[in-house]
Amino acid sequence: MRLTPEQLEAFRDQGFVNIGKMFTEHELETIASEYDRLVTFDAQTLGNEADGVYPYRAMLNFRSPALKKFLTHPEMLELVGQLVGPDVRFWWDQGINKAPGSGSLIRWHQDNGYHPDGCPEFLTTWLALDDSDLDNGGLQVLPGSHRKGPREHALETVHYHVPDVDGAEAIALPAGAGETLLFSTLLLHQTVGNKTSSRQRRAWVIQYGPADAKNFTTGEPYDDRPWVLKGGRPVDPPYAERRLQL
Ligand SMILES: O=C(O)CCC(=O)C(=O)O
Repeated sequence: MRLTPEQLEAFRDQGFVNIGKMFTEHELETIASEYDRLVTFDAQTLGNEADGVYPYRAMLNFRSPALKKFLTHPEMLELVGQLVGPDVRFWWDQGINKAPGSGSLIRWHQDNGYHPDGCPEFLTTWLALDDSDLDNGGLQVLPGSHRKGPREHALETVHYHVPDVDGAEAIALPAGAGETLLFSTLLLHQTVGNKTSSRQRRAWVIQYGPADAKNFTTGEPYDDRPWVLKGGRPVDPPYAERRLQL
């Protein structure tokens, strides 16, 4: 999917953009059905017991050939090429379903914060499988915060967060079912609890990074992440020089 000049400008200036529907209804049905098979209370949950837990699962693509295909979907690779460059590796994917009644927050953070050794900015795509808003656990963002660079994060249980965020300028970032949000991994964002009793909020997050990215502390390349674009051409099936150890 090719971003318009306005979408590109919004992404660079604000750090996020809603690009609407990238996948067909049939593709979205396939994604939702595989997602529902994998992202369940029985498989894994996050959040705290007091506020209510919610289903989470990392690397859905490892467990579903059908979902793996979407990592190199032509529409996806077109926009990844436009935003990340001609040489790109798939970085990470995860399913998060802020289930009805789960009040657990995912507090303010940058996705780069999950790499405490430091790494370059990369790209998060956030596919809403349901309408998402502040009632059912949707996103809040701090527009333009990506331009101020990486922030110090603290680790609490499994989540990194920035403890001293002034949220006064925060806005809601809603998405309709089937829409994809793009954001910089330096954008400060959080997701609130789900106050509803019946509206789940499923999201499939897929991330991509520049192929030559290196760990800022060790200098090691991220060559355990599979190539998806090389010289602007799709690498399908994706491959990595080393196996990723989860
Ligand atoms: O989908 C969510 O609830 C949280 C997403 C998020 O913060 C992330 O992927 O970094």
